[in-house]
Amino acid sequence: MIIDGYVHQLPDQDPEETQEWLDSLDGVISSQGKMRAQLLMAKLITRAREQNVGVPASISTPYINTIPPEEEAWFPGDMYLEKRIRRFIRWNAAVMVIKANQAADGIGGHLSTFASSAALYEVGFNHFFRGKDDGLPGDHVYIQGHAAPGIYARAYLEHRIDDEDLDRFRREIGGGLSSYPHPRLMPDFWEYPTVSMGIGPINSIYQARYNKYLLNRRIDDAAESRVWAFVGDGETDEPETLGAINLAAREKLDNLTWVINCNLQRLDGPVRGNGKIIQELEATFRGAGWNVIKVLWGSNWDPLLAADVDGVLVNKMNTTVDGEYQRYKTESGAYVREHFFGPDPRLRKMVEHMSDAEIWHLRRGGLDYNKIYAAYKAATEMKGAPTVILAKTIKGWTLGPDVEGRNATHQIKKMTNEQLLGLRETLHLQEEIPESALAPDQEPPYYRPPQGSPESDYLQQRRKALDGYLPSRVVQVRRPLEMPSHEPFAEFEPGSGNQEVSTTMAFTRLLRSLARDKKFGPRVVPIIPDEGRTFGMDALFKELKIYASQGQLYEPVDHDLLLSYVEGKDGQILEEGITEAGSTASWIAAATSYATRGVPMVPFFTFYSMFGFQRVGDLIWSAADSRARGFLLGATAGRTTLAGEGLQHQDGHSLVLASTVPVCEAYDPAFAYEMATIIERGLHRMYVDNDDVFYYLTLYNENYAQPPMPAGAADGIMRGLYRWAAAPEDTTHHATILFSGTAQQAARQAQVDLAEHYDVGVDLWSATSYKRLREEALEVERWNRLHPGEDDRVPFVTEQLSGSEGPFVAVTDYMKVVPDQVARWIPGRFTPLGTDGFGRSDTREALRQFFETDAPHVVVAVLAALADDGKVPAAVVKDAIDRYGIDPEVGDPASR
Ligand SMILES: Cc1ncc(C[n+]2csc(CCOP(=O)(O)OP(=O)(O)O)c2C)c(N)n1
Ligand SMILES: [Mg+2]
Repeated sequence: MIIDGYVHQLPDQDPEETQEWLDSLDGVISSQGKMRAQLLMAKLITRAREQNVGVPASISTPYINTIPPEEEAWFPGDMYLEKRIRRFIRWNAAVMVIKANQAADGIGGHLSTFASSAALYEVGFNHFFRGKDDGLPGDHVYIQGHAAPGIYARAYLEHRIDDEDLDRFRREIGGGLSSYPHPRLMPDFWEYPTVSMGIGPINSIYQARYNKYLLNRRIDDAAESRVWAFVGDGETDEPETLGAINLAAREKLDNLTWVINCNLQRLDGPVRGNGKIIQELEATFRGAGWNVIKVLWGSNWDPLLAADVDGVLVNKMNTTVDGEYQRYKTESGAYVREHFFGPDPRLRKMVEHMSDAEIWHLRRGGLDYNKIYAAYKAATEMKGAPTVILAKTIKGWTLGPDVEGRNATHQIKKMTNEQLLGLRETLHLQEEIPESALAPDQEPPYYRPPQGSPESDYLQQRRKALDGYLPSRVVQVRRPLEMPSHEPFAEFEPGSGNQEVSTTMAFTRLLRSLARDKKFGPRVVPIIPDEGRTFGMDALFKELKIYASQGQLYEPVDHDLLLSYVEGKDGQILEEGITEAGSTASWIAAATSYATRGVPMVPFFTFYSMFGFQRVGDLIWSAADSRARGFLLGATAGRTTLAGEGLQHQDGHSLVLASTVPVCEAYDPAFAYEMATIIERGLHRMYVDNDDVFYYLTLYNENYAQPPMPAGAADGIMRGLYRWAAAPEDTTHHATILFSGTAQQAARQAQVDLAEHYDVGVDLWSATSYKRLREEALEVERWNRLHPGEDDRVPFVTEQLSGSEGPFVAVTDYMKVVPDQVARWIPGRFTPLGTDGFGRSDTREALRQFFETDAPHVVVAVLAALADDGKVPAAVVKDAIDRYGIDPEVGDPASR
């Protein structure tokens, strides 16, 4: 029980009067019952609100529609034609899944998600969703991934795709229709990947917020675009789905509408068999400050509710759990009469005049066209808050008794010819689909109304009136991006002299210079999740300001300081607070802006590298699917560089995780000029060459003198490897060391020591991207395999290193598997040194000793490899181990 103890602490000027009020309430309860008391309380609260009396918001309302019938907006369309169109779409959606399943054993698809939500989409397509034909971006519509068959079925009716396309549903090799919304696979069609549950919802919130950001910064007038997100009720269990709803309310995102398809089921069974998902969601969203519209009951319930003077029907609706609601829809009208209305004589009487069939056809709100229209209309007229429509539907609706509402319905992909005959009847398609076409040995046919037919004309007119087809991904730049000059990048070429700086500091400096560029600057979107100070970015707060849609309503505590915390309505920095998921969603909105809004923006999301890929890997994956362009920066990188934080903080594997994302260009720069080169060239590749890739760069917080850029290094930096320093001359032995990131220091020191003590001359190479090297080598390897008899090509890494003498030792502040990515293309003996195992908190020196990546271990690794090659005696290795006091029993990165 929730205790409202605060009530007893409120000052009471007239306790006697208070008691009278309470007594009256008690009287009503005892004489007229609780339902009456509820009504009176609700009326009192409403009146109090009307009189501007501050009463706490109630977070739940009875289990009835939010919009009363008399306030429903008038439906402006042609109900009959829209129903016909919907039926054709339903039919084709089912047939394409069934055929996909028949033609390619088990490739299937989903029947029941769209069957439950067809009306929800169709009201949108016919009356609300705006396309892009007027040259503006239109609405952003996030479609439930498993509803994809219905979206294709509509596109088919619109003549955007044909029979052969439907037949190639889920045959993605060779360009068939993608199983789910994948911009990567269908770049002219899908805009938003949604199928990984929770990703679409959170992205939709940040898209709506980003639209307001563009508007408030006067970069793009996004006021005309509405964001729609279709969400599954089961999907709301994902933390990403609900995790950002407070932000949507706080930011007053009235440009955002969510439609939660409450079919009460998820994959295995009911979402809340013992409770009510809709009531639970209502409380959650209302509590967060959303406008909630429940669409529970269809129009044919209206007369029953009107007749419910004593509240007994509402009470029954309130007390019936979802498990029962689901069951009713798998039974019959007689069963519903008996079990829903039956137990209470007053309810039984209420439906006395109705046949079992009529009871059976009492419709749910989310399947009722009028009710849905009214809800959408109200949502689009709402000011000052986002709206969620909780639409109660039936999973698998119209697909017949074996599918509708069954626990297994989500995964049913087959229908017998008999079931199809049933569907044809339910959808009244006897004229369109001849019975003979559904004989057991036949493939079921699609149906498309001929061009010029009333249905076809109507459908086309509606889309024309709403500015064209949807979904549709168009890359057409409306506000071109002017690239920055070379100047801000060139600043890093001479190095930092004696000044010791980190690559993070250098990056922050570059970011500031880029943001200062008159033309390019405003397009820079710095994103940080409450780590600005950690990365030295607090320096930017005052200059660029932190975006705050309401401006800054207070004088900040540090207002008199140089680096004060300045917020502004036109602030440029997205300081997202502690949400890597939200920050990534913001980043995706900005990184796809070149396509979704025709306004290329350049987001730089700087995060604690440990809490990037491993925390929000799935969002980053969806960014790749979305064709995002921008920069991810893993700051406080490295398992030994961050120093005093420990196991949960010290990142030695984000580069491994980054290597799993095909279009992520992952770099581990050692020096400021490398970082600047990667960003300059990366910008060019993404925004001039229009390549749909994004960049991940590690940034370290260790200060050292930044060396000058060697002439001609840029190409090698981008390709992943270049010779950084040649070996000292006149040594007896030779070897090569590859370094990346902060491990450059160990490599350089080892070079000195090896020459001084062991007569070994070492070539030093900077390996900026093992991922890039590997991908190129794999390409070459494949080419050679498939071109027998032709001269073999040589991978870049092999070709480069063949000019350098082995053995080869690589040292990194990441796991050994990072350099190991190219092991088989190294022309000689190869030893990777890296930081496997859990991180530890200690000094950098102690950590590098422990993980065996410091200069002594690099020296030993080189000597051991030379010994293995028979070039130096084993005693030399022993000598080095002794010289540096290495205890083989201490350390070992494999330790857990
Ligand atoms: C992150 C994630 N986990 C699991 C799945 C597998 N999955 C696909 S659909 C589904 C059930 C969806 O239920 P609901 O959200 O209620 O949608 P409905 O089909 O009922 O409309 C599940 C578990 C997924 N797609 N994404
Ligand atoms: Mg569901």
